[in-house]
Amino acid sequence: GPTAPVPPKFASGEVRIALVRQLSSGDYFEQWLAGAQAEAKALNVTLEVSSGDGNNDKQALNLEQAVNQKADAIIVDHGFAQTVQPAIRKAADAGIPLVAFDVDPGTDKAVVLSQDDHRIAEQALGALKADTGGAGEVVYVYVAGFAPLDRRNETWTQFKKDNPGIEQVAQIGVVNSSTASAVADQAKAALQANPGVKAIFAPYDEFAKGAALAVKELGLQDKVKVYGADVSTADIAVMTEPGSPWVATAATDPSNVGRVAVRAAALLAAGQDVAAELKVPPALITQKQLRDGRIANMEQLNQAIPALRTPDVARVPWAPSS
Ligand code: SR1
Repeated sequence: GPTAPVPPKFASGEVRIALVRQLSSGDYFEQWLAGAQAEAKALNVTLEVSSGDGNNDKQALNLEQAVNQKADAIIVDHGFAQTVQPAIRKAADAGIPLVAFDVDPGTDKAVVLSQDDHRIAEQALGALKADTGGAGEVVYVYVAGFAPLDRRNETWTQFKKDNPGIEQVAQIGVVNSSTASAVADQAKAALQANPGVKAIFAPYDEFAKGAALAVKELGLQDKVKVYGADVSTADIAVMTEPGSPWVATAATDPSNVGRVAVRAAALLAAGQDVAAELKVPPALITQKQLRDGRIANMEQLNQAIPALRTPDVARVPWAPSS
């Protein structure tokens, strides 16, 4: 049960947390929102959700609106530094506490939340290295400007230096409302142009889904393996289906990350201290582990990997234990 008294504003249900998103479609963002909403319900706060749906100007306007409407706390979920930082500054000037997930807020007044993206890339690349022996042609999927992808890219850049036998023969990537199918088309072209490719490094599940589709459609699943990031029930189905080339993914449970973001924002709204930087650690999940463990959904994955739950990150002392 709760270990501290519920702050009056929370008890009376007056607390409003604005969640200002850059993106909302796809498994990752849907699960993240579901977790955020569940935590908001548990804490008796109103979550006011907006999304730019990929339109960065729209996200900036939504953020201005959250500041003008004097939210008790704001969560900025993804976004390009250039478009969100001016409004983040306004929030800071107005004294509205802010949690920045997967975006550089440009101010040390905001709490910065991320998954450990270097670790995500290290884990997936560790599997790629084990399978390839650290040599071979690789297709890389990346779009610059998204903070988590930029951090994973730093690790990939270092990995190539450390493993001179790894040759990046093509870089592809697009982020839009149909990322997976766009990446599938690009991956097909890259694989056809580079028949020696052994692996695709696709560190975002929409990238990995697209890469896996391309490999299957070209009948290359015995030659080309996919190393991804993120996980969902749908991703688990793709990874475990017969002949799937998607053999490893490094991931958090996105719904848990959404919960952490809301907890951190709630603590700030209550005037409590939160560490300046919060990180949710990922786990490596392999196709073999999923198949051997007969893991078919996120609930079973959470049971198999209890470290995916992080109740101590931004723990709310007055919350009923979750
Ligand atoms: C377009 S950025 C996509 C990434 O954001 C989150 O960090 C997820 O892990 C996803 O891979």
